[in-house]
Amino acid sequence: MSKIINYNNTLFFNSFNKIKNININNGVEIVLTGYSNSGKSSLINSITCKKKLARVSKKPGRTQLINFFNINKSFRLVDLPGYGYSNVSTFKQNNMQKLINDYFYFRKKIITCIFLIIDVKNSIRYLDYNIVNFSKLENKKLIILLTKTDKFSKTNCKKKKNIIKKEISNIYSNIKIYETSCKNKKGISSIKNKLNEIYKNYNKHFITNKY
Ligand SMILES: Nc1nc2c(ncn2[C@@H]2O[C@H](COP(=O)(O)OP(=O)(O)OP(=O)(O)O)[C@@H](O)[C@H]2O)c(=O)[nH]1
Ligand SMILES: [Mg+2]
Repeated sequence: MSKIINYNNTLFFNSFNKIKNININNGVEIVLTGYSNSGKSSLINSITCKKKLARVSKKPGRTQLINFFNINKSFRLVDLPGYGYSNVSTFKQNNMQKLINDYFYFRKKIITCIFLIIDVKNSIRYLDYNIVNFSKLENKKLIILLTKTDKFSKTNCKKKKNIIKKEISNIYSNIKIYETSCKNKKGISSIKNKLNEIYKNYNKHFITNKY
């Protein structure tokens, strides 16, 4: 089944501060998660070729709600608040972490694929392992997107990529890691190809189950 997906047609659907209010429960759901300021919202803008679809900020803690973006009616991107942001009150910090935890807990059956966003400067850090472990435990497809590669040399990016691969090799033996940049658009077309593949597989599965 070949269906052309135009990522430029992506539309903001809604923001949620409670999981029980999310009223879209079928189709393909790709979630972008990672530390605050790692570049999740910027990636959504690059994939969709829209400068202001998802709100971006130099300061960490920009995304505070769960934002849904519909690529089409059965395919969407979910922008989560970042974790590990300590520059807000403990109350707010706990609320944001609870929202993230609830998202993964209550939507574990619905999530199709997890994009773990890691700033190349920081490499993989403590809270990222929660996502890696969750993906493994729930048998979810996990893809790592290494962001802001424009700030590093090619050699250094490759080094970081290999370090991450090695660090999680006992959990995922062959993880796919994309090097990306929203500045020079490195890796963006590869991500779109991957998204096409995920969507195509879903449709294949859907058709097989239907007939
Ligand atoms: N140089 C460079 N800067 C980037 C890139 N991607 C994002 N940034 C910058 O990093 C900062 C954070 O980007 P966001 O997209 O808001 O990050 P986020 O992960 O959504 O952050 P939260 O919503 O706080 O979790 C912004 O100043 C972006 O312009 C990139 O590929 N290269
Ligand atoms: Mg954001």
